Amino acid sequence: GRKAQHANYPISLPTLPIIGSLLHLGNHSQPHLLFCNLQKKYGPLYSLKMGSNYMVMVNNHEHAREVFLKKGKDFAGRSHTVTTDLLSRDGKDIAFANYSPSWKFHRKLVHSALCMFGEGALALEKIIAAEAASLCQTLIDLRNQPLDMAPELTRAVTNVVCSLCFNSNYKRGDPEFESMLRYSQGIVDTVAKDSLVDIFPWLRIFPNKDLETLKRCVAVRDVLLEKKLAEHKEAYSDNTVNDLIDALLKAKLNMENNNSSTLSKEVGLTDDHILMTVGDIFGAGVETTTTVLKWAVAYAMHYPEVQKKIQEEIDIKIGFDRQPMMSDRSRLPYLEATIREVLRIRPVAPLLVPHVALKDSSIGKFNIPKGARVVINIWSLHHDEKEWVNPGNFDPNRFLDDNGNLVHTPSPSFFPFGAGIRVCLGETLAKMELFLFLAWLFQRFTVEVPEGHTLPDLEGKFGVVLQVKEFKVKARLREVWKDIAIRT
Ligand code: HEM
Ligand code: PLO
Repeated sequence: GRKAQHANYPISLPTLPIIGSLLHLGNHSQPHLLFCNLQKKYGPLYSLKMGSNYMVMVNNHEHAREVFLKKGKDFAGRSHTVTTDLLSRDGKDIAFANYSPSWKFHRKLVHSALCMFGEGALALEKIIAAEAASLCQTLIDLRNQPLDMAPELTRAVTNVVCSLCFNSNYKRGDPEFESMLRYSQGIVDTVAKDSLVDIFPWLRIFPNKDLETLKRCVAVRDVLLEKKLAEHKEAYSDNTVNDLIDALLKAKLNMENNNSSTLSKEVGLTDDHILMTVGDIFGAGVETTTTVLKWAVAYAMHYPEVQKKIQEEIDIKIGFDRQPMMSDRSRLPYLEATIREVLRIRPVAPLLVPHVALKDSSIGKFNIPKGARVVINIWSLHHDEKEWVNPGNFDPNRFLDDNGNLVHTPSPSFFPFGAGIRVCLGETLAKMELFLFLAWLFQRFTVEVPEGHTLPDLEGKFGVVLQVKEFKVKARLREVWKDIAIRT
């Protein structure tokens, strides 16, 4: 229990109700910025109470490292919330499930399934390349119009995850695919808008309309997932594991055959678990990667000199006679550096998903009570002036040495994927996708502001991911390609 009187808890914000209202007024409606700024007054570690939730805000990398790594197990919990319980059938997934044998088991299963597909990395590379080719063809077809690239990027990334989860693939305009894009957007809009409600409980105002939308979209998603599961059960054969659903089914059948009923009770590999786990990978796989691609395009438009350098590097190291491959990664340090800089300056998950203290513990010299929600402000870490020179400036060179080689880590204050027990499960996949999609794109196109339009807004919209506001692009086919038939 708590040693309430004597414990040395982090400094607590005095004006708690005001935080909530601050966020709903004026320009400060971006929690990651507000909580970053509050450091100036309260220091890097402070607490606040929202309703009955005691929250601890972490703003520097020393403290983050303790939460992620040094005391990772103390802080590996998640809490139940209305919206995530809706999304995950009370935490029968990975991202929103509390630390438990069942969570551990599912995470391991998915991890080894992803590794397996990664080992057939060739296969994964082929899948991504096919989607990149199709994306580029679409851009050629539409190149004379000011284009919102978001749906095209989403389509490409969704298809990669579809191959992984369902071993299926969609053509442009497929109704099932379109419905999938719609419900996913609906979930992001409502779960993520202001309404991350009780994932971030200071966002109190939760219009019922949004909750209805969320429920409706989750229901549509569930019908689709259930259909996929039924099809996979029908077609399942022991010796061919084609995708994530097969891998999960195989684990389930193994467990049932082994009669290890205690184990299966404990970890509960039910249909619900399979569905929610796949839903998680699907959601996490699409929204995050697509968002980074959008940010990368937006920054390339703002910084034509960066775009030019990426293209020069590609022209020299790959040329125009062949497609970019994963094996080119080490030869394109400038592109790598740009990807890292995008992940730094606009972290996908600026406040992660709150961790929960599973027992009484400590951060720095402060005690943290069991049950506290610990929010790590990745935005603060990535914009820490003690760690980064002019952190607000976009500059891929900070990740390169004087010879243009990648530096291992210019600062330890860099955690775009988190770290430790709850580290992102899709980091490897995400990095593959970012590298290949962007290499294909910049090999062929220059992205610019279409006539009569303005540069993208770089501010971002806080939500379950830090979203880019919609913008229009002109994807201009580069001169050299005009004479070359696109090789796909
Ligand atoms: C969790 C970042 C792509 C699956 C996370 C977390 C972050 C993150 C910051 C939370 C860590 C924490 O709570 O401490 C990113 C970024 C991505 C990306 C920046 C793309 C650039 C992906 C992809 C997948 C994925 C492609 C799917 C294959 C997951 C899952 C979790 C997670 C399942 C929950 C892990 C857990 O709670 O145990 N990711 N992610 N992510 N990510 Fe990603
Ligand atoms: C995105 C919308 C989907 O329809 C459902 C979904 C599932 C998993 C979530 C993801 C959403 C957003 C990004 C999250 C991911 C789990 C881990 C990831 C929160 C809500 C991050 C960046 O932490």
